[in-house]
Amino acid sequence: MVHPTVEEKDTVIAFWSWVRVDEVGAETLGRLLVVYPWTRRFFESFGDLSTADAVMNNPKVKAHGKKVLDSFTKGLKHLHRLKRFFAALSELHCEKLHVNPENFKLLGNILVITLARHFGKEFTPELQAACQKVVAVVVNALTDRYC
Ligand code: HNI
Repeated sequence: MVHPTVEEKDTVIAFWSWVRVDEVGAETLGRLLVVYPWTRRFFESFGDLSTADAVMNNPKVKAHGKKVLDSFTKGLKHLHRLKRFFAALSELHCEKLHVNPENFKLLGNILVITLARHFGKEFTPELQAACQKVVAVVVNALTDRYC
């Protein structure tokens, strides 16, 4: 994993104040479930996930996507001690939810794609590079408790 520099961390933190966490979170989780349909099995209690439209408009997907990105956003304030910050959440996903670590990487990449879609030209290659590195750090912390 390539670690972000101090400048890259600051860039992502500053950029994040422009991110609509509710919209981007909902779209990211929705796209994950559409693009990688096997991830739907974790969300069977969420109701209709039968088509792309159903997934993208599903209120539970939207609410959960926001919850996930809110948690990611909180993580940005604790980058210096992220593994400790995400320890309980890592344990929950591993031991209780049995989410495969690979799925975190997929979600992280979909998040970057969604950001690119929202910010267009403003999402420069440098900004993308910084975001990819910070996302990788979060994914690493969240999968820390996996065996
Ligand atoms: Ni995740 C619950 C954060 C990736 C499947 N997840 C949560 C909760 C948070 C959260 C916060 C709520 C915990 C609680 O209730 O105490 N999840 C995150 C973050 C990431 C992530 C920050 C990555 C950046 N989760 C994933 C992935 C999957 C996933 C990749 C599966 C594909 N998460 C779940 C499931 C739940 C969950 C399933 C429980 C949902 C429910 O309420 O039934």
